[in-house]
Amino acid sequence: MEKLILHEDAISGNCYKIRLTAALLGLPLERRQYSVLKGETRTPAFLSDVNANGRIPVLQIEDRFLPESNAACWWLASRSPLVPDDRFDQADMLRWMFFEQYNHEPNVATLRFWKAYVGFDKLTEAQRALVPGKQAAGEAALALMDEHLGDRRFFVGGRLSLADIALYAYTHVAEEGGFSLARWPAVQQWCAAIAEAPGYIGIDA
Ligand SMILES: N[C@@H](CCC(=O)N[C@@H](CS)C(=O)NCC(=O)O)C(=O)O
Repeated sequence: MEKLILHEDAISGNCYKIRLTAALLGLPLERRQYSVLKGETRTPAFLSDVNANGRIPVLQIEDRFLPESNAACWWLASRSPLVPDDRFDQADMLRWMFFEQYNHEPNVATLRFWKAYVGFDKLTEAQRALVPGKQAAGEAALALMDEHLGDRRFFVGGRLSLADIALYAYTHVAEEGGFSLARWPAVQQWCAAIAEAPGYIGIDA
């Protein structure tokens, strides 16, 4: 088994996706911490040695570095039951992972970061101007998820997959960003189902 090191900030849901995937698969991960708030992913050393894109998470596999949370989850899980066997379901799983990165994370995760970690009073005028649009777009993403989950336990193929893990990471803490999950009962039930999975760990673990 390759040695796995997660370069991360423990507050980040993107990093949690990788920890959760590894935990569900029983894979040991070494963790290295960087503070996003202190700019520790933008140092010359980080940019040259870990990720030229200046962001965590990065999964280090022996001496190779893999940025992008969903790519790292794929590396961990591609030969596991967290990826469906059926070819359409595999593509559908990717559909939800791309949805997460385009429609969900830039809204739900950003508002959580701004409100719970940066502090609303410290936002720039430009950031404040983006808040209503991000709130509306985050709500639209959560509403779409709720509709999809209305008659399903998990996103794809009737069982837990990387689609669920990718979307769960920031959804279950969305209230920290000002989203009231009580509005989306199917999303709440789905969150509870994920938390029951054998090997599950919370974001604070
Ligand atoms: N699409 C990337 C997003 C990575 C990302 O935005 N990381 C944030 C923390 S969650 C970060 O490193 N921010 C620090 C910075 O941009 O300086 C992924 O899914 O991994």
